[in-house]
Amino acid sequence: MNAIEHAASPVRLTIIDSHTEGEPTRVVLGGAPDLLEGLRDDRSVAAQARVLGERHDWLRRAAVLEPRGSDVLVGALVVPPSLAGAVCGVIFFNNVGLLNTCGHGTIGLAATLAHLCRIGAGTHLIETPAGPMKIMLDPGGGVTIENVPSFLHAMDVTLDVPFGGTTRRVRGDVAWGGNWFFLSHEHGEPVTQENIAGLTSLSRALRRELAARGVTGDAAFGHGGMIDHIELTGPPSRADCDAKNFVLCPGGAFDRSPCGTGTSAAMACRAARGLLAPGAPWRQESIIGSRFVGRYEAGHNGRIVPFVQGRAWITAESTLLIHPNDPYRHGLSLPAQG
Ligand code: PYC
Repeated sequence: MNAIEHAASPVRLTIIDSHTEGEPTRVVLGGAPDLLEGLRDDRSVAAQARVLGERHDWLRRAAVLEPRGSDVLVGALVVPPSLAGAVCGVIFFNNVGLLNTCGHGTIGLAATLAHLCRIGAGTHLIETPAGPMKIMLDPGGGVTIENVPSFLHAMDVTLDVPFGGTTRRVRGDVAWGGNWFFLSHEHGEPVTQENIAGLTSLSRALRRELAARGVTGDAAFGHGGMIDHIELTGPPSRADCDAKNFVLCPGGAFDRSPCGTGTSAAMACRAARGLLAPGAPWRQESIIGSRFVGRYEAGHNGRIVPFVQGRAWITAESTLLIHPNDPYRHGLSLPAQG
């Protein structure tokens, strides 16, 4: 018997891959364990996410780590919703753990559900661990998401970080956009593709400094308030954009899309400073030159309700095979580069 002929059957995960403005999403539609088993009163997607993280982390690892995935890939497990009227629940994850929510991933999920004819043009409710979100599918296939309420948490945080053999002073804000972000446009680095290595290295230094100084968001929100996304902003290259960003994700990869939760956090900061009015477009360019168009409505308690519009394309319909005798069935355990 060789490595691919063996008695035990593989676990099969049915998936659909897509990319949203360049950033990949892998939607897992079948083959996952029942996360509701053992859950009694709280059958929310947040409770199911805890079960996934505590008991079935193999699924995340098998679906997004090498050799089946990569550090850039975001997974989206479709689960039963607890909210009345929701089309589905979804739990997002990446190479290092679970995400509270994910903007590009929600756009990818919407394109996937449309591809499967599970949703048509119109507005649909989904449930994420961070709360309910809406997806609006236009007849042309474009997707707008209504993200979770977003807000500026701390303004003008100054950090001195070791960078390039010296100390770099960086000023920025801490904001919630469905994930926790440190956002800065006063960082001294060109936001260009040629400088991705420099942007990555500065972002990592900033994340380390935030952790070392105990700077967090509000612990009542995702991951105990840990700031795991860094967003560095600069002038746009495109005439039809307002700014370009570089977003370092928790596992060390950078977002190829303009980052839906990052765009929401950026709008919350601008709104809090009086620099962006409700309804006005915020056109966010990504480091690869793709674009999301955002806008917001005023929410409760000084929060904004962000809307982010983008496009996603289906790239594969497939089944992942997880053979019991494959030594790398649950992914390669390479040290996180974050
Ligand atoms: O679009 O919100 C987003 C996102 C988070 C991490 C990668 N993409």
